[in-house]
Amino acid sequence: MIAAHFVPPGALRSRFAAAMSDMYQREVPQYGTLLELVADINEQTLTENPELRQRLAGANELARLSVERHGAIRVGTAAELGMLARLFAVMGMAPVGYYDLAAAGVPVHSTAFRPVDSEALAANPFRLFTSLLRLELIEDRALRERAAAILAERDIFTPRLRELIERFEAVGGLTEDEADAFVAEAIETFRWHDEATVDYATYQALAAEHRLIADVVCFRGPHINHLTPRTLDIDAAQVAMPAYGITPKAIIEGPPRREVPILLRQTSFKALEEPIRFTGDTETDAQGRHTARFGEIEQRGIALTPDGRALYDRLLAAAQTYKGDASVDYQDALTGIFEEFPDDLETLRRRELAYFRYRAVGQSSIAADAPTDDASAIEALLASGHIVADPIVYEDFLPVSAAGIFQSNLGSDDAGQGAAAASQEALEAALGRSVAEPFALYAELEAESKRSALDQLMGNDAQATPSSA
Ligand code: OOG
Ligand code: NI
Repeated sequence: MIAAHFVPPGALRSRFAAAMSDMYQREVPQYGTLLELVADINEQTLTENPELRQRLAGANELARLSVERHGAIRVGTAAELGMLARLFAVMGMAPVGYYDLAAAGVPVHSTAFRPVDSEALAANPFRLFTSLLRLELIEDRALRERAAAILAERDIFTPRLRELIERFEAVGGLTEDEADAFVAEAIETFRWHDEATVDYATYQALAAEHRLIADVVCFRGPHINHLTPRTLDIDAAQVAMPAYGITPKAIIEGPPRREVPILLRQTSFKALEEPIRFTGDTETDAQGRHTARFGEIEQRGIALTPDGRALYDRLLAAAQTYKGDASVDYQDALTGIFEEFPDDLETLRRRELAYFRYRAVGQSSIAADAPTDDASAIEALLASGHIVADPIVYEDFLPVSAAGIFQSNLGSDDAGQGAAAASQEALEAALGRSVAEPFALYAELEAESKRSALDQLMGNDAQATPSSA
């Protein structure tokens, strides 16, 4: 229970997300344009599709849409990641999922910090894809040691932020004044710095190993590298981008367009080339340049069960061969291959390919003719219209898409990093806690929704069912 004078973690998360968005709009004006574009497309989509508007409103999903973002950051050391885990815990965000990007030639492994329970997700699902550099993948020993030494020198957190995190951990919350200070100090960690902490030669040596290594090692902190708003129609957004002065990457990552959107589809615009001042540069030196920050849009669909995900992975793998093939339209090929994936809610539900949130509509108690077990009760109530099943939104990321996003913002010359064994244990040791398993979280949301829908309709009120508070 949070004491009354403390700011709730969800409110803190909303303020932090808004502050990050403001800062990034000032840093990268094109991101502001992207927000306008997405707001326009979403309004248009909802206007053209009143049923969608009604369903989203009924499922309590409309409110979060305009504030919904994910961001991405990359840190250099286990200690930095450990402190980040404590920072995000203040805002009710926990590490969810393990992503091994080394398999795709990117020398990091990652998790996503995000809220996990359904109320927190409905209020503001702000998430940060967070990657930890795997220095052990640098083969050149001298360079590896140099990178470690540079990282050991920096502190990406302000002293006041450290104090506030400790305060939160000691007393369980932050007061209004402390919350304001917390947000102001926390965004400092993610601010862009156009001055590197190293000279140009060091930057180049690290960049030659992998551009991402230079991006993490050569700056004062883990600058936010993109913030991604959620669109309801990514194809329309992709088509509209040039009219807003934005050039999208060639293809949309993830599944094809469908009647029932699944998982996550993403597109981005290329990273900006930005002037950087390196140590030892004189006023008149030609400045070096660095590309790190870009823009991305995403469309989120229904979360898949392990069976649904296995089918998705198999079909997507089959489509990969068409990615570089200029003679076929990739989206067309993808659409053809995905015909095997059922595309209506009822089949997805019956075949248990996707997760649903069940909710009671109306109050009428049918306790008298209730079937004996919960599963048949749910089916009967669905059939009689007393319960509806809404898609549960996928709140996580897709490693193949993530790799595609990483790659599109690095030169194609950076793809050669050898695959190394994934190491979830190492990431968890750095985090100081284990990562939550996404499937388990969705399954729990679904089970919980069934229980409360049944409770509501069958008159099992709070006294009858022991609550798990
Ligand atoms: C993260 C890329 C992953 C996504 O949406 O899949 C990502 C990065 O470039 O640091 O943000
Ligand atoms: Ni992203």
